[in-house]
Amino acid sequence: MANETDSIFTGANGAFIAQLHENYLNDPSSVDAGWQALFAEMADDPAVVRGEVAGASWALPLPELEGADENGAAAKKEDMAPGAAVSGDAEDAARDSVRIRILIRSFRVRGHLAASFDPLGLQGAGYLKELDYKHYGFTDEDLDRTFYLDTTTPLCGKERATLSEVLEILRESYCSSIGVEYMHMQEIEQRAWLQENVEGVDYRRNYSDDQKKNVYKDIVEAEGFENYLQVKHTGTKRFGLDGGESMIPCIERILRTAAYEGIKEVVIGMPHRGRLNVLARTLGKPYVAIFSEFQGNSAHPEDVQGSGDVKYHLGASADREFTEGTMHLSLTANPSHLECVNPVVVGKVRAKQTIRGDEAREQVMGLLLHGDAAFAGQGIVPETLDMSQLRGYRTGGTVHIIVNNQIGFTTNPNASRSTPYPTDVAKGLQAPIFHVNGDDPIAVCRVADLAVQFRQKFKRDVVIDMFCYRRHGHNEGDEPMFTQPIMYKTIAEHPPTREIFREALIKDGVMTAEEADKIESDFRAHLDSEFEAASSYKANKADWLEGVWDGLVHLRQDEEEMKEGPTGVELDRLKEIGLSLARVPEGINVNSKLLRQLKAKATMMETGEGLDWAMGEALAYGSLLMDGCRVRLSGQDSSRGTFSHRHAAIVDQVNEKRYYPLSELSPDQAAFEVMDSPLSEFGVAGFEYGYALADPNTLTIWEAQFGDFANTAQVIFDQFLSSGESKWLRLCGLVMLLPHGMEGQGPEHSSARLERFLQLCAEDNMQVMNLTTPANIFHALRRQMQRNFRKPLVVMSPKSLLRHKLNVSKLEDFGPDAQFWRTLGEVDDLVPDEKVKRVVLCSGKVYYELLEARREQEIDDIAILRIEQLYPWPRDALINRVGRYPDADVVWCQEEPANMGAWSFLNLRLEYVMKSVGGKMAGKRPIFVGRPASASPAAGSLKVHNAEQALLVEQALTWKADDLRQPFQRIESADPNPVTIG
Ligand SMILES: Cc1ncc(C[n+]2csc(CCOP(=O)(O)OP(=O)(O)O)c2C)c(N)n1
Repeated sequence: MANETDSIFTGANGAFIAQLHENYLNDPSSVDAGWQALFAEMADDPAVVRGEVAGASWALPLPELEGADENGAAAKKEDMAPGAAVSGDAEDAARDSVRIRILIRSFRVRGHLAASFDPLGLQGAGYLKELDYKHYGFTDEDLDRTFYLDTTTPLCGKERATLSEVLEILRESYCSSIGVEYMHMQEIEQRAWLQENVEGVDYRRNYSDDQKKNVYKDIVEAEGFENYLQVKHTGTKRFGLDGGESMIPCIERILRTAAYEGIKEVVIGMPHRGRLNVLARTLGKPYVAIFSEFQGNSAHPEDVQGSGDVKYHLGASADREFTEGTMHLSLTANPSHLECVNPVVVGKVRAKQTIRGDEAREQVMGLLLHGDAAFAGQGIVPETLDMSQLRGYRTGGTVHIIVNNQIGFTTNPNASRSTPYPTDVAKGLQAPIFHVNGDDPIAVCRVADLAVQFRQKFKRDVVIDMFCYRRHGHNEGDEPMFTQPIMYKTIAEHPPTREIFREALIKDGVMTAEEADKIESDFRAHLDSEFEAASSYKANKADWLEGVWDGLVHLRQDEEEMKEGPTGVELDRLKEIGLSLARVPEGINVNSKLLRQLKAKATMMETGEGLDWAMGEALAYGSLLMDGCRVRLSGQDSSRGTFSHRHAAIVDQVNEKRYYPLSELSPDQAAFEVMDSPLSEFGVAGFEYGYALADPNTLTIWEAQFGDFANTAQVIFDQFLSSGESKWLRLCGLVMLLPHGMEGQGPEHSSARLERFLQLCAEDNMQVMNLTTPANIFHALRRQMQRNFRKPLVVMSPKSLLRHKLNVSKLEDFGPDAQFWRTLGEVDDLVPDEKVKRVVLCSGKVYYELLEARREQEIDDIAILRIEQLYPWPRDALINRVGRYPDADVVWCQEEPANMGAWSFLNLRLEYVMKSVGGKMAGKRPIFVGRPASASPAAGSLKVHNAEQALLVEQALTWKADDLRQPFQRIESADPNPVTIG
C-alpha cells in the first residue's frame, strides 16, 4: 500500500507541482521530460486537459482563496509569473484543485484497469497507485473534507463533494462491472456525453423489475437452448454460447434501444459462437427448424438447389415488432473465415440506407459480433473500421460486440495480441469502448443502451467488450484441459451466469424462486414440444427473392441460357449523353490536357466514329442512370482512373472542387456515386459485395488498381462471390474491373490472375470476361442490370488497350440493334473459309497484336477469333464460329504463361468444340501458343517482355503446327502441347 510519504503532492511539492502543471498546460515543452511524461499520462492532449483541468479549476471562486476579488477570480495562476511561489491558503487550494482533478482524471483514464470485468477473476491489474487517493497526498482525514470540482466537466453535476463521495462515484462508474475507455477520443463533446452518462448513474435503478425479469428470461433461453442441444445432440458441433449467455440480452437491449431511437432496420454479422441462439432468440427462427436441421434435414425447401451450408453459417431475416413499430433484421450468411463478413455487413447497411433515402444514417444500423482473438488478429477488422467515416462508405456507425471469452480455440490472449485488450485496434478509430462483465447481465444491458445512444447521437462506431468465458472446449467435442487446465478448473467451479443472476434478482426482491423456476420450466416445456415436431418439419419458404429482389429470378444451371437481353440504346439518346459528358459548365477551370480529351469525346459523339473504351464505359453508366438505375463505382483512384482514362470527377484547377459529369445528365436521372476508395482490397471488395447483395438495382462496381492486387481480397472471391449463391441462395450482381495484360511492367501489374477466377467457375455461378471492344463493355455493363437475374461479373479490364487505336467502336455498335457478343468472329477479308488453314483463338489484348502482325505480313489464310466471355463458356457460339473452318488447325494464343491465363480452363473445352465441329478438326487437339510455364507472371525486363511477346505472335501466325507441338521451351511437368495426343 502507498502511504502519505510516497505522495508526489505532499508538502511544498504541491505548490511547485501545481505551478508546473499550469506551465505544462500553457506550453508542454516548458517543463522537463519527466514531468511532461507524468502530465501526459493524464491525457494525450494538453489542450484537452486544459479545458478540463485548468480553466475552471484555477478560476473557481473558492471562498477560502486568499486575495480573491469580488468575483473570486484574482488568484488565477495565469496572473503569476512562471515559477512564482504560491503561498498560504491559495497554495493549498491550488494544490487540492490539481490533485483532486488528477485523481478524477486517473479514474477516467485508467479506472477500467481496476474494474471487475472478468467473471473468472483470473485477470486483473492488481494494485494501481494512480487510483489510490493517498498517492496524491490525501489522507484518511481528507475523506470527509469537501472539495470543489471542475464546473466544465462536473462529476455527475456536482460542484463540490467530499473525497469519499468522489471516490465512491469514481469506483462505481469506472471500476465496477463496467469500465469505459474514452479518453483516447479527441472530440470533447463526445467525451463529455460519455462522462455524463457514465459517472454517478445508478444504472441498476434505471431498469424496472419487469425489465430485469425479461433479461432473466433471455438468459434462461440462451442457456437452456444450448443445454438442450448438448443433451439431445451430444458431441455435434454447435459452437455453443455457454459462458457467454449475456450476449443474447445484450443484442435484445441493442435492438430495443435502437427501436426507441428510430432505427428501422439492423443488419447483423457474427461468427460461429452462439449463432444458433441468435437465429432462434434474435431472428425468431423456430426452434423446430433448428432441431430439424440437427436431425439432418435441409435448411432449404426441397425445390431449391444449392450446396447449402453448415448450420452455424446460415443467414436469416425477420421482422420484429417493437412498441415503435416493425424492425427488419437480417443476419448475414458468412463463411468460416472469421471477421470477413464485417465489410459485407457494412456495405449492406450502406445500400439499405440509400434505398430508404436515409441520408442521416439513423434508420439502418450495422451490428457486428466478434470473438476476442479474431477481432485482435484479423486485418479485415481495421480495414473495415477505416471505412466508417469515409464519404461513400460511412454508415453512421456500427455497434460492435466482442464476445470476449478470453481464449481463441486453444490460444491464450497473451499469444493473440500485443495489447491489453482485444479492442485496442478500435481506439485508432476514436471509438468508445465499454468493457463489461458478462456475469452481470444488467450491466451488459446498460452498456448496450449507451452504445446505441452514442451511435445514434454521434454517428460513430462503438465497441462493447463483454468479458465472459467458454464453458466447454472450442467446440463441443474439444478438450480444453490439454491447454488451459487452470482456467478450466476455475470454469468447472464457476456457477453459470443464470444462477448468479437468479440469486441476485431473488435477493433484491425482483422475483421469487418460484417465479424463476416457472420461467425455466416453461421454456423447457416449449423446447420439448418443438423437438417433437422437428422430425416432421419441412422448410417451407426460401426468402431470398423478396423485397427489392421481387421480380428477379434464380437462374438454374442449364435451365436457360444466360440471355443477352436488349442492351442497345437509341442513337440520339447516346449522343445526348456523350455530348453532355464532354461538356463542362462555364466557370470550372479544367486542366488543359483534359480539355483536349473532352474535345476528342465530343468529336467521337458528333462523328459516331472512334468511340474509345472510356466512352463505352461512360455511355453504359450514363444510359443506365438515365434509365433510373443507380451506379456506384468504388476503387482506388477510380474517379480519375488509374490510367487517367475515366475522369468521372473533373477537378477545378483553381479550387479543387469536383465536378461529376455523370451526375449532371438530367434532373430525372438516378444517382451516380464514384469513390476513390481507401487503400484496401479485402475491405472494399467486401463492402461492395455487401452493397450489391442488398441492392440489385444499383450497378455496383469494385475496381482494383491493378488486377493483381485483387488477390488480397481473395476471401471475398472464394467464400462469397463465387459460392454465395450456392451456399446461401443469395444473388449478387457485383462487377469487378481488374486491369490485366502483359505490358512489360514487370511481374506485378501484369496479371489479374484470370486463371484463378476461371477455376472458381461452375454451375453458372459468375461471368468472366476479357473484352476487346468499347461496345462490348458497354453492353456487358448494361446487361448486368437489364436481365432478370443477378450474377457477379469479373472483367479483365484494359490498360494500354484503353488508348489503342484499333480498340474503338462505332456509335451504331451501341445502338438499338446492337448487342453484347460473347465471341467475335473474323473482321478482315480472307481466303474462302475452306481454305483457311488455321484458326487462332484468343482473348483480350493479344488480339490486337495478332491482328496488326497478320495485316502487316499480309497473311490471309489465318482467321483470328475472339472469346470475349470465357464463362459461362460460349460453347455453341464457338462451335458455330470455328465451324466455318472445319479443316483448320486450332491454336489457342495467350500472352500469359502456360500455367496461367485461360489455357487450363480452355484446353479440354476447346477440344470438345473441335470434336463437335467435325471435319479434320475432330480428333485433334488445340495447340497452345503462349509463354512457357513460369513461377512469376511476367518478366522484369521490358526487353525480355518484348522478345517474348513478339515470339508468341510469330508462333501463332507463322510456325507450323508440328513445330508448335514440340515442347519448345522451359516447360516442366505440364507440357501444354504433348506430342503424343496431337
Ligand atoms: C480466418 C480464420 N482463421 C482461422 C480460423 C479457425 N478458427 C475458428 S474459431 C477460431 C478461434 C476464434 O477465437 P475467438 O475469435 O476468440 O472466438 P471464440 O471461438 O473464442 O468465440 C479459429 C482460430 C477461422 N475460422 N478463420
